Amino acid sequence: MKPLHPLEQEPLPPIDRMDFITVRLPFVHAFGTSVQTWTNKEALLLRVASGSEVAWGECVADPDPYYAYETTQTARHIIKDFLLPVVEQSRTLGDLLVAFRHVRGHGMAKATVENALIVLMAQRHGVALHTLLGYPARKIMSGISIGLRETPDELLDAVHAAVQKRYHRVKMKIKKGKDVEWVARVRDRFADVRLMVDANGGYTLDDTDHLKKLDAFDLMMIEQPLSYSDIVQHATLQKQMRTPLCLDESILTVDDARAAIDLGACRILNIKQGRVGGLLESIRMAALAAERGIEVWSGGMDETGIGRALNIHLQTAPSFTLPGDTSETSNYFHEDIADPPVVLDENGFIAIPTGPGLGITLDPHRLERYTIAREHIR
Ligand code: OSB
Ligand code: MG
Repeated sequence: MKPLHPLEQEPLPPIDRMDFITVRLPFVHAFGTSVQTWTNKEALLLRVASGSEVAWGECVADPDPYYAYETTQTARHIIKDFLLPVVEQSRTLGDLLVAFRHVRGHGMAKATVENALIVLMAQRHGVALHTLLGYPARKIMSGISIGLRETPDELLDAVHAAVQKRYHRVKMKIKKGKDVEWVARVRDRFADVRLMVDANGGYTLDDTDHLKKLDAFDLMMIEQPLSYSDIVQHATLQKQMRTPLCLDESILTVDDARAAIDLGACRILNIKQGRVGGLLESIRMAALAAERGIEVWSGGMDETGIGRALNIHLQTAPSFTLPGDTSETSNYFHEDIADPPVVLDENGFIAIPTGPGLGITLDPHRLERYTIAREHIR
């Protein structure tokens, strides 16, 4: 049996009303990866009202199945038809999570519900989310994920801007044809930047000799070089490379993480709370990794201010020892639906928003402006 988090004994708060709200926010820059280029962020939001409190959960699924099999529409279906009925029958958060295990997969849908309820619990207690989770406030390290660019010069400009801002590490997306030479250009100009690459599964073991060239650039890690569903071949590749591999897409559960660690498929894990099914599963996965000498960081899904704040609170957990994909709001959006925006201090750190729950408020006008669909659930 997995160890319980003390929060699992807590009774679930009473819920008066739930709604889905879908928002679509244009990105400042198209976000290019080896699998898809996204020009805007479309997010399914779950709004939960309890007495005078309103809490929000952001589903990290995209409208398409190009990063993960879940989409905003599959999440809507799973939440409405399978997860919310269970909420009504569960007394504690622990009961709820046990019942959720009956639904196979769909971690992004589960995370949306679990996260909204935990944030609601924090608000009802009048405490910050990280406090409810049991972690003292600490400044969070920053990291930026730079999408594919048209030319190496454009990439160098983006890295330069990130270095000026004092990001603690820079991640660049790579794909076949935009890899070794592009990394060489960046390393040549920025000898000291903590640099990593993310391939989003764009290579196969046939590319091993090519990938091994990346060992020359003192990269912190190579994220998900091989297939989104593979663990074993990553172990084969890791044995032949000096640079640590980091898994993202392949790790959907704590069991996946254990398998990857046992097989030596990676030395680092990207924990995206949505992908792995919520805050508590993320905390369990981070603790398992720490026990096994594997470092973890919090991934991102280009979230709005809701999901971004949640990721910041999660990173107060002690096992999150590496800078994650948490960058400034202005890196993604001209304007966001939540206040305050995420900003870096002069040393590149991010402060935890203060106040109950996530410590953010939604601006009703901006929320209205970017809403493309609404559904009253009950
Ligand atoms: O692979 O980590 C990824 C964004 C969308 C889908 C997949 C990924 C990403 C990012 C951006 O790299 C992370 C962020 O800045 O939120
Ligand atoms: Mg990734």
